[in-house]
Amino acid sequence: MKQKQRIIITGVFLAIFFTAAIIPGSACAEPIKLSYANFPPAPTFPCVQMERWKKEVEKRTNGKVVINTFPGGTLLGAKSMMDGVIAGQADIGNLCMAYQGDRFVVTNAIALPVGFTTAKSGSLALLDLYNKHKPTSFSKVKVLTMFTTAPSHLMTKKAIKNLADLKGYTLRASGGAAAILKAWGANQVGMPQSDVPEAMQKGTIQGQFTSFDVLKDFKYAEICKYAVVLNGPVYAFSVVMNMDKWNALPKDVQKVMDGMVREQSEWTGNYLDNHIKESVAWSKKDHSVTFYKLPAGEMAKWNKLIEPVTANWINSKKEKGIPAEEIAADVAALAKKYN
Ligand code: 3IO
Repeated sequence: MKQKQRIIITGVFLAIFFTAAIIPGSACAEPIKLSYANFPPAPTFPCVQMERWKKEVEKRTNGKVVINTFPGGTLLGAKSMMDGVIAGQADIGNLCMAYQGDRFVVTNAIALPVGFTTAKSGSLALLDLYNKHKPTSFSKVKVLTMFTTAPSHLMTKKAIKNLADLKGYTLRASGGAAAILKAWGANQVGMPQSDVPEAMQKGTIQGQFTSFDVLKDFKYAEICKYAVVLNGPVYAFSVVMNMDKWNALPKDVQKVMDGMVREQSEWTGNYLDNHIKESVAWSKKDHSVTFYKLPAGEMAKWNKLIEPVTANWINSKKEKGIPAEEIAADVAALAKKYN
């Protein structure tokens, strides 16, 4: 009798123990741990959006998921992000498509000179463009969100007032912004934003062409005392997850993350648009940066030079069998829709 009781009690214990261990989210289950790699320093907007996403996912999954973030290239660098996530060196990674333009041809078309006015409009347009074309460059990963910078402007060590000032001047830009700088006659060099501080310090570049948040977040306002407001191309980003890790997630966790794709894109756009106002105000007040707008006659000359950029892009991509005309038309229509 006693032995039978003991067997029953042991059995009940074992049943409870194993049930608790295998049901995710139950009291005894370990949280699912995910690593999230990012290339720029923690205070910059790609990392601010990363921390926001982490916090929201942890909250909305009731602690079932824990995300360890790695800013500043401590887990994966700017150009190894996509392959690192595919290989599982990080579970999640944030990448800038402009650094590997030939790899992300379709989504990088968001950086054609169509005149996005905000990071929010660029971000929502990018997501639509991705969802319509579902380019194969993302087929090995799960896309968790996409977003863009605000439009690019010139930030330089010397004052730029006309095309002659720009001629042969060494400036940094990547992707679509690089094509525009070249068309204006600057000596364009490409590198990820995470490599720009050193190049700026050493003097191998005299400035750059990107969105104004970097004046404050990388303290370029201390070096680049002149800015030209140009509303140039946006830079496109994507947050991607290792496909096996994604497939192994419980359905309810997947649902939380899927429900955040567009929300996160919009949140990041809004955050950046507001943060840029702060960055510009701080640069003027604390670092006496001069913000210059070209007179209409001069602007017309600059605009004339970039007219062939889209046609050249279409021709070069069409040769590779990409529906470049349709994509360029989509980007123009999306800019109109969201601006
Ligand atoms: C950017 C990249 C990393 C951190 C902050 C940033 N602000 C604007 C960008 C755009 C970009 O990718 C670049 O290289 O200029």
